[in-house]
Amino acid sequence: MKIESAETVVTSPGRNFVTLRITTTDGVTGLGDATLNGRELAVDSYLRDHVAPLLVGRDAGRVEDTWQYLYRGAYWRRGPVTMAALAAVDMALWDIKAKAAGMPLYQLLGGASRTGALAYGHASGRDVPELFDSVRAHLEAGYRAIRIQTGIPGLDSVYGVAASTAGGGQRYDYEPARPTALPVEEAWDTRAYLRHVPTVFEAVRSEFGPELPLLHDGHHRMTPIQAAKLGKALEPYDLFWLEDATPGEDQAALRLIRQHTTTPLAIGEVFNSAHDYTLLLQDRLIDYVRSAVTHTGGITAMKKLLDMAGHYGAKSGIHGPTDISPVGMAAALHLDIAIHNFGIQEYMRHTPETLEVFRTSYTFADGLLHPSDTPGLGVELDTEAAARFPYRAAYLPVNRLTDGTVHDW
Ligand code: EZ4
Ligand code: CO
Repeated sequence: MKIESAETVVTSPGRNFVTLRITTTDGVTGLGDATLNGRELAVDSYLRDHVAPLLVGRDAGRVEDTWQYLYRGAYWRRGPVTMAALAAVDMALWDIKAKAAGMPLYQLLGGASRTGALAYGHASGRDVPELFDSVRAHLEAGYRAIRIQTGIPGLDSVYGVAASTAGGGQRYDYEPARPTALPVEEAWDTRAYLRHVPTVFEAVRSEFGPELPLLHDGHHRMTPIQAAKLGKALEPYDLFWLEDATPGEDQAALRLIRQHTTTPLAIGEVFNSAHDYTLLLQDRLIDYVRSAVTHTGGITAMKKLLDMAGHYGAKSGIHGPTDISPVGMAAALHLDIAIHNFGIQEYMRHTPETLEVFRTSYTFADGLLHPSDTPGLGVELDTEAAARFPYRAAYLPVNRLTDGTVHDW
């Protein structure tokens, strides 16, 4: 079975997605997610101009060999654009292999290690009462683990906080990428954040009790000593994890945080290679690996990374925001079901428009996700629907401190 064509589909059903579709000479199609939020067309070009011409005529069954050929053969390794493109090829080839085998992908990854993957959703509120409504809406929708983000007194708009609780506060109506000519600029004050967050967790624990797993995303904004302080302050509230406490490229920062707190640490959504984790895992500085399948070279690379994490006692927490397409989400779910050291899966529902373009078969019940037993990844792309939603340039926000200094967003 040879690769006959490899095409990209760029569509924007409310937000942008880049999808690779590979078709074989036997007429089997495979899909891969190549969405890099705010930089979508760079990956689209990388795939169309530099990868698709190399794929045509190759044996579609040689997944590992194709991965190595594109990774080593480019000479220029790693980086978010390259690794998202590679991820899309890898997902599409696994989709084809599993469809040809007549099996759901997780069977080819070793079969099921569990009946479902624990998911967490994003509750948020501009203030605590609004946050409580959002937590309740998530519980009613079946979530059994919840991320908590709130507004900060004195700041206008804060990462992760939906502008309204429309839709019962359950749907993730906070969409950070905006279709403006220039990125939106937000104001940030870490000291105000550090004063406020422990009071929010105190309120949530008194309202909802000790059992509910609670998560929080620091979104790269603290210095190591600030993160250490927050980790300590949050210990009484028993977090499932504190995510991205510091910017990811400063790996030694995690050692300082670790020396001061037993709050579990998660990092990696902006990483794109297993090599980004070597120090963090070997020195046991983190508890959860946050890479997205879409941004870290696909299923082949993620399986190796997560196996390495397991060796050092760390678990998976695969990135699953709405800028990961349903194809990337399905790829994550097959890994979640198959690997031994599964931790948790981030899951926000996609919009109805997105689900018109991507026909999914995965299910969510009693707090658990399942990829379904449809052969392959279990997602189909409706190209006619996709064509109704043309690409619109959109940017992630830029953060500035209150004195105007550019800060991590
Ligand atoms: O800001 O995916 O944990 N989730 C996150 C996300 C990221 C977006 C960036 O595109 O941090 O909301
Ligand atoms: Co995050």
